[in-house]
Amino acid sequence: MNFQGLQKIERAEFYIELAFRAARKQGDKIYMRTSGEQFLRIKKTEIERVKEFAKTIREKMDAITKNFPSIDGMPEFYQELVRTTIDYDQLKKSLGAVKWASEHVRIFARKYEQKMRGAREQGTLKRQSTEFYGRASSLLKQIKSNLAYLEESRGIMKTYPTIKTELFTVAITGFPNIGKSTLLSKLTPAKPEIKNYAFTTKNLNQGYAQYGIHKIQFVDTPGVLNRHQMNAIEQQAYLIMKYLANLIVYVIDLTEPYSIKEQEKLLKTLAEYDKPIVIYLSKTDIIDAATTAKAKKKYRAITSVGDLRARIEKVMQQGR
Ligand SMILES: Nc1nc2c(ncn2[C@@H]2O[C@H](COP(=O)(O)OP(=O)(O)OP(=O)(O)O)[C@@H](O)[C@H]2O)c(=O)[nH]1
Ligand SMILES: [Mg+2]
Repeated sequence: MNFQGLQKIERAEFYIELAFRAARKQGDKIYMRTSGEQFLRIKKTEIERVKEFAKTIREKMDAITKNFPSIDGMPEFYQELVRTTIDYDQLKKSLGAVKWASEHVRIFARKYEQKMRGAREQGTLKRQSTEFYGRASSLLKQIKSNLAYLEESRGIMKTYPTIKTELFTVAITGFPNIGKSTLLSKLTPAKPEIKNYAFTTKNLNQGYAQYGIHKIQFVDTPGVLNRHQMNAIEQQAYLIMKYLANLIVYVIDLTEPYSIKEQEKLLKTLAEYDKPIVIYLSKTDIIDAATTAKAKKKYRAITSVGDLRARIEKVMQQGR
């Protein structure tokens, strides 16, 4: 899913002003086009103004409710991401309020149109239309905070990663600075940032590779630590592993930027996802052969990218 294209939601005053402008323009047009008795010309013009005002507001409000992604229809990964980053009830309430405003603008416009048709003099017409604009504007002002919350939610949703939820997905995980992004760059054409310090990766890196007829999605997660308090990006990494990963590649770094004990402890926590796990030993080019051989046996680990590719392909075939 892609949240980048969500339309900005403006403040209530913006829509009111827009509607006034459209109404004025429409009124002028109608007045010019209508002939006959002056009072009837003015009546027609004022009625069309009111209608145009309502139409403009309704179009804008309906576009908001229609374009806002339906949470219930989203893949689980995104649903939970929404629930952890946005107040879901408030979001629903806000969308409901926008719908309510649109509907009531329609009702008011009908009501005032009828009233205005019965008007016998210009003063009455003027009073009626002013009353309509006042009531319709006040409806929009009532949903001010709802519009603001929708705009705030849109801002949060724009930061969501664009993940292809239908592809076979491999999550690459492990402690910071152990070579996860380097591995991604070897498995796919992706060019993630690679640096000699921890927490280089601050967003999810994605890469894609074709395995026979299948496209595989790789997600390189920021280094995770053994801790319960997760920040936003760790939360995303957690949801990727929970909902999207078909396979987890756990990277162990024998040069120990983090102790082997810590790395083993984190590995154990991955059992909760109940996904196939493959262990990959990074940086074996700078580790002595005996240590590598011992670790390879202990973890039944993989040490070459070629072997890792073959294993991924095997897991994918089994999963089908
Ligand atoms: N010699 C050697 N160095 C490696 C290997 N893989 C990674 N490195 C180095 O280790 C450092 C960290 O690599 P990254 O790929 O950025 O590590 P990361 O796990 O993505 O780090 P974070 O994003 O901070 O969690 C860089 O200096 C890499 O060049 C490897 O197989 N051999
Ligand atoms: Mg990285």
